[in-house]
Amino acid sequence: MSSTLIRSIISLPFAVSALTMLAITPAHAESTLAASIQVNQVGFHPAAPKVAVVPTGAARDFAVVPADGGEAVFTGTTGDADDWAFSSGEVALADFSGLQAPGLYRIEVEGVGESHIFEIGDSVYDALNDAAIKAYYFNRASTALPAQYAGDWARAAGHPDTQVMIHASAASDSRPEGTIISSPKGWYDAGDYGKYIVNSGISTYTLLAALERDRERYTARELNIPESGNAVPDLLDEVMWNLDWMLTMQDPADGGVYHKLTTLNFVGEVMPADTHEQRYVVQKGTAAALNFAAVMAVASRVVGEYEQAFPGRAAEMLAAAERAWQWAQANPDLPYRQPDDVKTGGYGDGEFSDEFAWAAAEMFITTADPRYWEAVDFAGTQNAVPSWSQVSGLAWMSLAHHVDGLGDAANTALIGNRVVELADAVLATAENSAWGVPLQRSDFVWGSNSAVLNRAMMLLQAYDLSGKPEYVDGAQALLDWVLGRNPTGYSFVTGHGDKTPMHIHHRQSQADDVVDPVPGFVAGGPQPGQQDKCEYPSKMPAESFVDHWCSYSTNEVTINWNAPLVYVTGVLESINAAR
Ligand SMILES: [Ca+2]
Ligand SMILES: [Ca+2]
Repeated sequence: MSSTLIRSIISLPFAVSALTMLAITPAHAESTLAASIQVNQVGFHPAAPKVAVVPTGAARDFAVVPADGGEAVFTGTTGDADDWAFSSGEVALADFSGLQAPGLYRIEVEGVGESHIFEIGDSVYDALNDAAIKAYYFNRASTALPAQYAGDWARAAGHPDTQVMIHASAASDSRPEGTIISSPKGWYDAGDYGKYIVNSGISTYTLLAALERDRERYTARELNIPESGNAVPDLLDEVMWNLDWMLTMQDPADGGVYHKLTTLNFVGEVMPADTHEQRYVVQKGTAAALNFAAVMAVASRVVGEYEQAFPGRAAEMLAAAERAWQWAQANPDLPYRQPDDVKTGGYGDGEFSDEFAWAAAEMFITTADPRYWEAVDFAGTQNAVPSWSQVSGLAWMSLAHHVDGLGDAANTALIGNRVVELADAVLATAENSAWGVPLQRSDFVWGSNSAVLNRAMMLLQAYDLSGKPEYVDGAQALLDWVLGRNPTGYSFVTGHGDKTPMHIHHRQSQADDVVDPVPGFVAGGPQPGQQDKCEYPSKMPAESFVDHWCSYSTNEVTINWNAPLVYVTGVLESINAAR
């Protein structure tokens, strides 16, 4: 585990240039966190479990009061106080699930204070879910964002990426070093302007999985993007922007897939239109090919539902997936090795059994060809909470979602067992959490909020299979964490909550002249590595966060962290709407 952890930390995108490093000023953070009542600041569906966390050394009475004042609408007593290894002090849980009347409220505890405002209501996550998808629009490369769609965050076009150079590490007979290719569109990966296939893989997949899970929901949502009003769900329109780019990353000569498209070094705090450094495609690798194969296999079956809008595209994607799969069969162990002259994010991974399982699962689901099921030892493939480098969970998730339609070759009992085993292991960690949230020490890694949300995504798979409410309640607690039920007091999604990050490590948000950051992005979240050497209020794992541009290790945003936020908020809306 520790080697995985270290690899994750050292190879995540250090989206900060030498130029930027020189410009860093220390954060003016408080020396200690103020203990206060913490609650999901976006809110709760009337039927959902509702829990706040109260700093206290003993059980206390609490009251829920209307946000605009007046008499308490609910009163109760907290549970017993307890401590937690990952944060300071003792806390107790205030359960107000019995309050179901829609409205805006606060929690009050005499002698402690009051919480941030939150809402109880139907569809309480709709706006958040829309915004989390719209964040991808804001990160589109190769296009201007007109005010009609982008509002205050309108910006000029940047990175046309029609003159991208083949890096020496990616040279081939038909495309020698220095060859110019066109590779436009796609999303900027994170706070930087690079485009990385491996991280695009899990991100694009998760959004497509959200659409597969909740097609009706997403067909009805309008995101005010240029493709709104056409016959395609805006979520799929947004994903197509990245699929179009990913397809250009496949070498037409051999089916191999380039690992990334970036400059040689990170650029400074500038808008997309103000940076013109040469961009390169860099080295093909096994992880890139298998991520590509998996995503194109999923995309093929989703896009195939909209053949009239996208004629021929589903077949094109499936053919691309098969060519990438074949390339990976011939190159099964080619890790990405960062060339000496390339300093952008590495996303290096040396273990590909999970990528093979994921690609095989998706190819099997889409084609029903039993050779794909037999190509991998699924019985020997464990389940795991997904991350960009560990994707076996995506295989089990897709297999579970499609379990009723799989051919005879598939072991459906195995699929169910893998999903429930992981969900039960996740839920069990809540027993040691004074915060009532199923988290463990290994979740406090770079991008901890994505670990939190991917845990919720895995619990929701078990809910879909079993219908047991404890899984959806666990997912709710994890979303609560991201939206404010945590020791930092932040709702980590820009623009959604009472106290939200204002200084995310995101170049557009830093370089534009708008006070508010681009909305809908989840910040990375607390983790004690403090690799950026910024000034933090605490070294405790769950408290080590600072809302400052300096903090690329806790306050950056990335497309793969936002994707499970989309998935989880959409599924919770669908589940809540049905109960
Ligand atoms: Ca549309
Ligand atoms: Ca892997």
